[in-house]
Amino acid sequence: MQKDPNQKGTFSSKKDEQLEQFRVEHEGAKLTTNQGLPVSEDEHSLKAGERGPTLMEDFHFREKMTHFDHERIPERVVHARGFGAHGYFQVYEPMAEYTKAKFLQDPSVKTPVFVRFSTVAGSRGSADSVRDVRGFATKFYTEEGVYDLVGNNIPIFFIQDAIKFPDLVHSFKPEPHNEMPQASTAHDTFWDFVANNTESAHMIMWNMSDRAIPRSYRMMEGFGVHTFRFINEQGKARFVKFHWKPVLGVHSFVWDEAHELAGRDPDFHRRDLWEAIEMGDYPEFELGVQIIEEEGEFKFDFDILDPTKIWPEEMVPVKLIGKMTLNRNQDNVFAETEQAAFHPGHVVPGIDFSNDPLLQGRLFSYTDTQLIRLGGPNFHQIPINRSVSPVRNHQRDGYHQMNIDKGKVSYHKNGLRGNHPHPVPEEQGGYAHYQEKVEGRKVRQRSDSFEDHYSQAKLFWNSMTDVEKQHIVEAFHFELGKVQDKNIRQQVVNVFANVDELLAARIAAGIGAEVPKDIKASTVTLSSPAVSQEQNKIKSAATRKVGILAADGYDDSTIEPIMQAFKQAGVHAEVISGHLGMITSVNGEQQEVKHSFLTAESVLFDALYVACGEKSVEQLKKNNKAVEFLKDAFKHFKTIGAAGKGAELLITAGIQAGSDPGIVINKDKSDWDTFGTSFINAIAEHRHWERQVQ
Ligand code: HDE
Repeated sequence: MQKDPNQKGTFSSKKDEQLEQFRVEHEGAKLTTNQGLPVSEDEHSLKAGERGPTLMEDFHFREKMTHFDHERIPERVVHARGFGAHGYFQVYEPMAEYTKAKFLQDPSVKTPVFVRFSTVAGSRGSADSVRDVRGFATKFYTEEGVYDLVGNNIPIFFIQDAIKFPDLVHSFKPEPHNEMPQASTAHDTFWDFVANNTESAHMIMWNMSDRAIPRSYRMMEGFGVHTFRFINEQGKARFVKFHWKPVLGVHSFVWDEAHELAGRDPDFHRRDLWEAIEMGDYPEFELGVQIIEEEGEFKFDFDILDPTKIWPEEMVPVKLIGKMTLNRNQDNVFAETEQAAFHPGHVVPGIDFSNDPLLQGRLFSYTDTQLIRLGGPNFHQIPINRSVSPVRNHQRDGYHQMNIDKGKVSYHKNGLRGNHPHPVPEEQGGYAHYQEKVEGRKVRQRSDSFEDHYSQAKLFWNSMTDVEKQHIVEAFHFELGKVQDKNIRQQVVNVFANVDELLAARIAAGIGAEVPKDIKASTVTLSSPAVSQEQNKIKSAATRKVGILAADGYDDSTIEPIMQAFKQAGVHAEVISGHLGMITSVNGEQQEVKHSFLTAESVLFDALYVACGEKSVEQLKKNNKAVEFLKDAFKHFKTIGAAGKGAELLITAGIQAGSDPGIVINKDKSDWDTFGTSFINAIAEHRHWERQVQ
């Protein structure tokens, strides 16, 4: 991870300048009404007598209350819970061979971006850590207009045709009769949908995998999902799929931890993103493209228009073409995250669509949803949505019109204003749709090439390590275990028997279902190691958080050197103790306590460390919460370190201080270099699966 502290706040873009016009400072300001009238009193409504009724005349009270009554707008139907950040994108080298998109040509140009990460199923106040797909929507403010790459952290989707989207969403949302469960697919209607719509099989495999419980928005991939087109200056088109690769690698929670976090810190992901940016650990994602020549369209045993299929990276390599850095937190979540309006149809010259029937339907849906959510057709004028290139056309009026369009002409063609604003020919930058030849009967049908629902589900299963397979099976057990209708459970096992016999047997064993007879499981033996998190793990401890357990009487010589080692590795450490304030070491030094055992939980940290000190360790041993901290970290396969007597706390927690994997002890309290290196290397492993009981 490259860090440049000088960068913070110094990237000032055209978008920043534009936003500056709308930022409102309140420091030193006088209180006014919305009409600018200074207000003399804001504690009491206007009454007829001290104990009398409130008067209608009180315009200040009515204005204040009316505005409050209208503070909320409808949340997004899907992806309601999200969080955004600003940053910039830079291309590595000119992409002219493939696309004429201007923001993909000049490596010295920093294109401003705003990214909104989200969950899909839960409502706006739901927990961050739930098992779900994550949205990864990026708005590029290019010189040619706004380009939105509205993707997810899983490269495929549940359905093949947009017409099924309302059905899918109705099935995974809380059940309508009792509005349960919140933000979870672990219920009857969703799995009934899966059992009856087998095109979802591949997506379900990803959804049951650790991809659906990312450790951080900073540590997940992003995918455009659909097949798009790149068009170059010569008009040559190629099929393209977009990828975001996080520089920190892809990492996940363990399922039990995700559950605990939903209660302990429902804001975990937004806090993690916010704090990382505040601390200068700017999240970075490389943009990758997979490219298939137009002539190669039918070269594969899957249809490249089918959004339930990946293009295995081993067949079509991902070319990394640039990097996005998120380096500024938003000023106001409502104004920016909540009012951001993304749309896969916001494109720039050089980027075009394919006939993927899911994408085609999305091109309609996103404007439509903004009309109701943002209250009219002028949502593009909201600061976060504004293009940095000028917007000039003959559209007028509508709710919340912010422009004062001058002159009497608002039509094309016109003679009164020399036909301005006028269309721009393609050669001069006007957008012209790719002239794909299309022919066919009007049919409500899907191509036969979309019929194979199981081969890539099997490919995914084949690509998983044993630990990843175990997690998938456990996720099926949990989700289907929550399904009340036993027939649905059985039907789902029957569906996955088409993928893999052993998978079906393992699912069935945990949910009281039968393995169906006459299994005709997919015979695919290929795997795609690129889809496995474990096989592509980036081992880095940078930006991770370690909790240091200590109490009064700690041995400072076992905290200072490890803090130094953490600092060098970009690891953040925070002291946790029985009370807030300061703790004092045996020698009278002091450490500030960041969290008490009441305000923090083990799940909030990537690793734990127990300092030495007779008195300190004795106190911690008597504190159940401190012992629970260690047990939880151990259960969640995290690294635990200790110095000297600190190791005794591990033994109290039932941890084999000498032999358990991921447990690093500095018994003699010496050679901090070696200890620091092994501790940090152990954190960089992320999890110690050797502890997993199969
Ligand atoms: Fe969306 N989707 N979607 N979606 N989607 C929305 O738009 C829709 C799909 C995605 O942070 C909505 O503004 C249809 C795939 C993200 O604001 C809505 C179909 C992918 C976000 C909508 C899909 C996505 C949305 C809800 C099937 C990954 C959040 C509010 C044809 C490539 C964007 C809104 C943000 C949001 C419709 C399928 C990604 C209703 C009809 C596939 C990241 O318009």
